[in-house]
Amino acid sequence: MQSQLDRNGDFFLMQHSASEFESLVERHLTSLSDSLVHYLAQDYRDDTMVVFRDILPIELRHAMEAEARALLQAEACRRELIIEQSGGTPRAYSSVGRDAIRTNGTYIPAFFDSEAILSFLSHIIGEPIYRVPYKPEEFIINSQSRAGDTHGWHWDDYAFALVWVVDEPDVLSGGRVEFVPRIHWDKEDTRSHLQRTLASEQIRSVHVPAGSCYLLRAKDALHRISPLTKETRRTVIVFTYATTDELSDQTISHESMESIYPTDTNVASSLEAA
Ligand SMILES: O=C(O)CCC(=O)C(=O)O
Ligand SMILES: [Fe+2]
Repeated sequence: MQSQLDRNGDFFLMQHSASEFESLVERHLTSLSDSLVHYLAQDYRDDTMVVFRDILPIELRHAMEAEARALLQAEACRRELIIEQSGGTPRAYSSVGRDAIRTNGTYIPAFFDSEAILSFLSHIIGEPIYRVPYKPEEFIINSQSRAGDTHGWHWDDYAFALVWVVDEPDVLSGGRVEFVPRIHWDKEDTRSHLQRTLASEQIRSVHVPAGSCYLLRAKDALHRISPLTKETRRTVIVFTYATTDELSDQTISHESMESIYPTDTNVASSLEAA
């Protein structure tokens, strides 16, 4: 048995081993009806986005969410910056990076490592997907809580994001997932491309409830979390997955990640060493 952090940042024993986690998830996912799976795949095809309400058995859901909250309380760093690579859009939230989660967490890494979840997602998407081949993006916890907190407009570096909502914001107070599907990132002139897209395209806006998650083709969708309009909390765990081609694509760069998470991407230590 491994230890993990509880809500107060103290350690306690995890309730499930990684293999128990895997067999519970596998049993749960195979019990979903064919018609539900069919509708989920259809939603994904329509919008390159789908919300899942039932991807984990309830006890694993609660354990993973408790782990996210405990890690946030013990390890969170506040991030407030403008990301030039995304066209000068803001990030304002607290977060826990991948290394702290891998070291102190068990359920979040088990979710990311799960073959059953990978194969379920591949089935929904209609093509094989893989764990992201860049460790800092494997999983991250982000939490918006102050009025104005936002994860501004951007595209992701890798194809797929699966975002688990641990705390949902008050529905009248922002924190909505907003996106324009099937729009590519023009890295040569990101800001004008962003302005043109937002001026001309219809923006989807979704309130994703706690305990559910959404899958988005986030490399090919302009997306953001709209600013909170008052104090309320929205906490998510972001998991990243890649396509077959991305596994060996040496042209993928990680400037936004390096700006937001300098410690986890080792930029801080290489800057210090320089
Ligand atoms: O918080 C969310 O739902 C989205 C996060 C996101 O887009 C990202 O981490 O790239
Ligand atoms: Fe994103």
